[in-house]
Amino acid sequence: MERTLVLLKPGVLQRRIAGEVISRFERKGLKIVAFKLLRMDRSLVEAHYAEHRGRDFYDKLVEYTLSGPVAAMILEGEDAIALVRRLAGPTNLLEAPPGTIRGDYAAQTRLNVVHASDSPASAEREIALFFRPGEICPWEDGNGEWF
Ligand code: 3AN
Repeated sequence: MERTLVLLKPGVLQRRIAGEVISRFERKGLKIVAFKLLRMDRSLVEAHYAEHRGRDFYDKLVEYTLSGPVAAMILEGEDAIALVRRLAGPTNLLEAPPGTIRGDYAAQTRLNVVHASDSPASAEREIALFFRPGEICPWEDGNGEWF
């Protein structure tokens, strides 16, 4: 079982599409085991995007990430890291096919709706940036009964 960090970027709440985006992960069978809304501060944004420092899009990416609330969540499931990346779709807007989150909702590559960890090492690092161990709530599926 794997865990991955997903961020719904600023703009998702403004567009009132958080539920639609989260639904895609739930319908695929992924479990939400941690969730919070937050305004990221500059040091958290810089730590999160450290690998992109110096790239031409970096400053605008930081400003955008600071521009509004972000929903952070940990999703759990088999091959969760690769699965969430597939549901999100490619980074480049023109390559993101319809049916993926970015293919369906992104209008610019820089504002591409979701962040999703790209490897087990990134997932571990990013989960620790956003959540303390006590904020993670693992749960078991029931026996099929509804409650
Ligand atoms: P991903 O989010 O698909 O892992 P990264 O990690 O390469 O992609 O890039 C992080 C973020 O930086 C992207 N989600 C996007 O917002 C922005 N970004 C990446 N490449 C570009 C680009 N060529 N032009 C503008 N923004 C970009």
